Amino acid sequence: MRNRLPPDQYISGILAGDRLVLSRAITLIESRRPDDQALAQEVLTGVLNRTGHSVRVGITGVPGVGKSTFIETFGKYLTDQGHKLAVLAVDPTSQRSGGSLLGDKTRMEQLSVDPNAYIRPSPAGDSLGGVAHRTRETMLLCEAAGFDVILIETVGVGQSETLVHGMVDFFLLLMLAGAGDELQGMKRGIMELADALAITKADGDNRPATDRARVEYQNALHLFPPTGTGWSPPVLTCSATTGEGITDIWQLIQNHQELMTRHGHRDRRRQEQQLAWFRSHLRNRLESRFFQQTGVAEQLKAVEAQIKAGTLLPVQAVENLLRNI
Ligand SMILES: Nc1nc2c(ncn2[C@@H]2O[C@H](COP(=O)(O)OP(=O)(O)OP(=O)(O)O)[C@@H](O)[C@H]2O)c(=O)[nH]1
Ligand SMILES: [Mg+2]
Repeated sequence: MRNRLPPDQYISGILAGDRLVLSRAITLIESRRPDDQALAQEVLTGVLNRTGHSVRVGITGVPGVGKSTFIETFGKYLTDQGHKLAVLAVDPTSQRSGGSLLGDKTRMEQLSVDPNAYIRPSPAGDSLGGVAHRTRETMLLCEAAGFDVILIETVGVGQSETLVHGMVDFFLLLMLAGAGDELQGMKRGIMELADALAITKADGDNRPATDRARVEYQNALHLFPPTGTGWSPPVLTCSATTGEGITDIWQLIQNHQELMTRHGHRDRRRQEQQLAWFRSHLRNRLESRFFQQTGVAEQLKAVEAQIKAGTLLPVQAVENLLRNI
């Protein structure tokens, strides 16, 4: 028995801020069944004009940098301020672990029972792109349900930072003092995506090291080309244990938001993100449609055998395939 609600019940439930209905709607988004997908699109369309009103913040950093602990402290600070917070994740490793954010609910001890916070682990997906796609749609549902701050966590591996950067207004990179730049994303250009850097664990004996790191990274950032928005990414220090620097980070995000909104940069960034999302989804769908067509698998086999035998050139093979199908 599949207990699905009629679309208008999802829509009214979400708009009323009903967390149970919200969770069930997110389950639709994460489902791969075509009828669930169609229903999910209907629900999304129904709430579309109530989306977009949140501050969307991405958080990344290498494993162990303190993302979960930071989100617990930062999240608590936000809900104490009266915000409604949704915490989502894009985690390409979640297929194996069953969702690190879920396991993390223990590390987010207070936040996970906070009535003004909603934590949803990363969807499992066949591809990182698919996971990101579902997280975007989940973010829209959370906005419609009245969450005014969305935090999207991602682990510092591979392409996931770029994908999360492509769905948020503010991208925060958490860094460890003295852990080596290459390890932390200097090389992979993650620093170039960041709207701010925060050196974590600025407490106890680690204080001098974090202060040094702050100066070093600030100098490094000066070498980057200007962003074209008038914003230059600052470097802060913070401690999720003592709470020091947490207020400053929220203040910074608000300053950024204010500056970006005033000059229309935020809307432009979001428009570009929507277009990029559309284009990548279109490409994905075209590709999977092509490969799902009847006869393609057999033809591919035959063609690949010819290519291996050297009797058919790759470009010609592609042209033939596209013509035949
Ligand atoms: N001293 C100190 N330790 C911290 C702080 N924040 C986190 N830690 C510790 O650092 C370790 C890693 O913290 P996590 O929050 O699990 O780090 P993470 O980035 O979520 O790690 P992954 O989920 O593995 O990617 C834990 O042992 C924390 O207790 C901090 O502000 N100060
Ligand atoms: Mg974590």
